[in-house]
Amino acid sequence: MSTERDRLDVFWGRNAPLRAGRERVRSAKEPQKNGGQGGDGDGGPGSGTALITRTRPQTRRPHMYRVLLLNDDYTTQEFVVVVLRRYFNKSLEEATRIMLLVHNHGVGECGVFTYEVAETKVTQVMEFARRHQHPLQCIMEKK
Ligand code: TYC
Repeated sequence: MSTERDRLDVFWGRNAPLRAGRERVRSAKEPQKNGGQGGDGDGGPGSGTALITRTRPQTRRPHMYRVLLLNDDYTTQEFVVVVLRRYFNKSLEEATRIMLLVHNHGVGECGVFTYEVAETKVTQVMEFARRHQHPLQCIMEKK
């Protein structure tokens, strides 16, 4: 069964700190406005229980990753345009612009994605290039 943590991992990356710095634990012994004597179910002083207080929203923006194409002397320009259209949904004009940018500057950005999406694009492009015997290199880097 998939847990809430499993589902969050899809967005934040496994082992990302889930709530680091976003919650604090207030001891039931810590003085409160009403002296901690209130009948609000905190267990009262000395009970050894703690109250967890949310201080920030539960959601955070995921880290984003650039997917980059690297230039080489052997992959054809036509093939790179096909890659950009097929895996990055670029128009013919935009794909041609990015391909020429990579051709002239050595590296160019295909798009920015969450970790898992970027990783999938890189794998798909590398596999597609390998299948067509092109040495094209596709990498990702944290923004
Ligand atoms: N430099 C290649 C050529 O002249 C074209 C090319 C462009 C290759 C972009 C890779 O990512 C690349 N045939």
